[in-house]
Amino acid sequence: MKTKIMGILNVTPDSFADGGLYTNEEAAIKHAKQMIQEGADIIDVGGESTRPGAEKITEEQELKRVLPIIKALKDEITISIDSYKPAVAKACIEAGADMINDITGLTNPDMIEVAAKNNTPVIIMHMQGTPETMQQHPEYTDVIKEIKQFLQQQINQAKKAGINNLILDPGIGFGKSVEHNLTILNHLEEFKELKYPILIGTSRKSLIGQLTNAETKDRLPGTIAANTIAIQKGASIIRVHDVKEAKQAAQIAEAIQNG
Ligand code: 7PJ
Repeated sequence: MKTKIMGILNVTPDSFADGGLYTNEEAAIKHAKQMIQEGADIIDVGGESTRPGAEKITEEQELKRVLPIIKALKDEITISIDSYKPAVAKACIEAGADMINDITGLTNPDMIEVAAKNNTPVIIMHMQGTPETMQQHPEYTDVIKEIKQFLQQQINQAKKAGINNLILDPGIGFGKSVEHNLTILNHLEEFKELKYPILIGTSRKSLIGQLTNAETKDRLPGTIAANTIAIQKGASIIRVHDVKEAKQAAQIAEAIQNG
């Protein structure tokens, strides 16, 4: 199956990998258009950084950042809204967003209601803990089993509410040590048993930095390696900053799989 490329568009002044680059509306739209031209299938628009220690913002602030971008792009590409706030997701869907990217994995019943009412596809991501504390002591007895259990439970909740269009994401870096992340990626095919498409986000993450000592801006080669293996092991969507490079890697991975 053809891998989809999700281009990351952070409209935040403090995201760790590209923080501050695209706060200006015009620059954000320009960057999105470039990603579309490079072959992005989805643009993931986020207005609040979830990195540890990032400043929390109000729904109004978040909407002020993301709504103009969604309105400008809605006729050009599939848009996901990267927000765990039901009110933000609702307003973004009304403005033209096509999908909810929920890093809290539909644990908020209000988010289930928003998705159900609007018949909106949802990315269910797994996270252990909260963004503030998740990297302090990530702990699992069996990381694959526990994440699968969480995802299955959230699938059941979603289905009960009538939401069937789901994408699953084990949440690389969200309450996981390097070893946990590596176990997830090496055993990614096990998540296929849940029978939904799998999304993976490794782009420029600290996993890559810890294994290579590369600074955030120099993590593209490691990101490509991780994404290529994720595709080989069953990822259907990869969430990336560098669309052109990710697309080329995906084309080669798919060609080899079909070889
Ligand atoms: C992810 C995300 C991810 C999904 C972020 C970053 C941190 N959403 N939002 N999956 N990561 N679904 O981009 O490094 O891995 S924010």
